[in-house]
Amino acid sequence: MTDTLAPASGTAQDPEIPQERSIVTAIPGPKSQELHERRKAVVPVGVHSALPVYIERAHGAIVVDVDGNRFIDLGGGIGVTTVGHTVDTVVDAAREQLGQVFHTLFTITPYESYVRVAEKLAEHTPGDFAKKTVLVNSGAEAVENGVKIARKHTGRNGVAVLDHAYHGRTNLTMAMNYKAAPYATGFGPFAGDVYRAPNSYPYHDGLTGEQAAARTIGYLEKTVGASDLACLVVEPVQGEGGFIVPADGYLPALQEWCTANGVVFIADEIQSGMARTGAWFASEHFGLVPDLVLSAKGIAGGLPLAGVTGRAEIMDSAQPGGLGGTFGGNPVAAAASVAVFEHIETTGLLAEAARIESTLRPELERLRSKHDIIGDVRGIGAMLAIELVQPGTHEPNPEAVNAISAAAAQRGVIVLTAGTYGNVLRFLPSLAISDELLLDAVGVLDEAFSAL
Ligand code: PLZ
Repeated sequence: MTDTLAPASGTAQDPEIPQERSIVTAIPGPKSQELHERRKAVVPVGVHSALPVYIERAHGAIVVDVDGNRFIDLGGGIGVTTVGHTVDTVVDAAREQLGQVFHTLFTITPYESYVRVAEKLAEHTPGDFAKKTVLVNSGAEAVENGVKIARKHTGRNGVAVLDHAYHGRTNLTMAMNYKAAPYATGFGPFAGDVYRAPNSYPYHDGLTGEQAAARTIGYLEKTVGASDLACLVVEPVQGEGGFIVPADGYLPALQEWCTANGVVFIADEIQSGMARTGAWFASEHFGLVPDLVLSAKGIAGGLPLAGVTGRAEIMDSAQPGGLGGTFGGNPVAAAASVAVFEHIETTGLLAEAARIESTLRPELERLRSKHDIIGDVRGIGAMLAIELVQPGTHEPNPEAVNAISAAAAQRGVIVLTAGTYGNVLRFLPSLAISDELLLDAVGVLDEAFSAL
């Protein structure tokens, strides 16, 4: 892995960043505090920053702030920098493209990199059939387009989603999220024809996959009826909801029901896809072959890009001119994305996700046996989480989550929160992170738990 950690092209803008944590000021440091004051004057409070340290540069699994503090990044920009920060080949691909052409608009005059990303997605998403891809700018926009396409294909309106789901911040996706606050509070009216069904949440419902699927399907049949549903949108591993891994057999049963009833089965792989779980897409772990796969986040290493990939006959149901957008599939983002795919293909990064799980999961289990507020350890690959509870119960403990993430930040570890009740700590580091850094970060967490 050392190659991927070398500074990009050795230019003055890319000095070597040691892959170790180092805190040299109070957190946030003086320069961050100064920037934060400026920001408060010009950026609305609706745009919140979980940790107001201002980042200047990053490489591999380390981010460096304006005060020179180096943090172990266990969040990867919420699962975006999956291949690592500033990977040489990705930086080079984007730089080269910048020197050629920034923008033409694919729906006016196209270019090759868009086609190459579509080819890569056709190759790496589950299913051995003809697939097509539309590229857009963000995860929410991918969800919106997936729904548009499913509606056009089926001639139906209904959109089914699951409890604890998160799909974005646009009007339709706000209506698809489980959690109202903070995403939707006061922002209505919301899109209609969205139906939310119970999910599978083994730690809380204790149901088998079969039982949970019967509950979901029964609910949808009763409250909508399959014949009015265009699609069911599921995150194979729910992200913002708290890295919820459904019980065995749950998702295949949902897919089977969708297929039998002409409902388009859409996998929102925006957080779980692109090698995060040790498979190209988490659907593979469950034997799913979705009709449509949504990708974003890690697809271009940090540049804004997202896609809807699916069965050619479904994707082609949208009329010419029906899909698009000014920046969708931007040449620089697309060039970076091709480099991300090639990096994953050639450096064995899928195995790195499995390595991260084999290092981190036993450590998290060890913490659970030591600290009784850790109720559950779960996840797949480099998408792991712990759920914090009131000791001896399954009641949420968001205060502990906030205290631990704040204490970790003070010691140079960035760890993200999640969960409908804000009581989950999630770990989604870059796949380039070393075992040493993981163990160092766990040591910091362990001390934070002990200090509670
Ligand atoms: N679907 C499964 O995880 C984005 C949200 C960050 P966008 N999750 C991080 C925040 O607070 O805004 C996400 C996701 C899943 C869709 C989305 C939406 O992706 O690129 O943020 O629009």
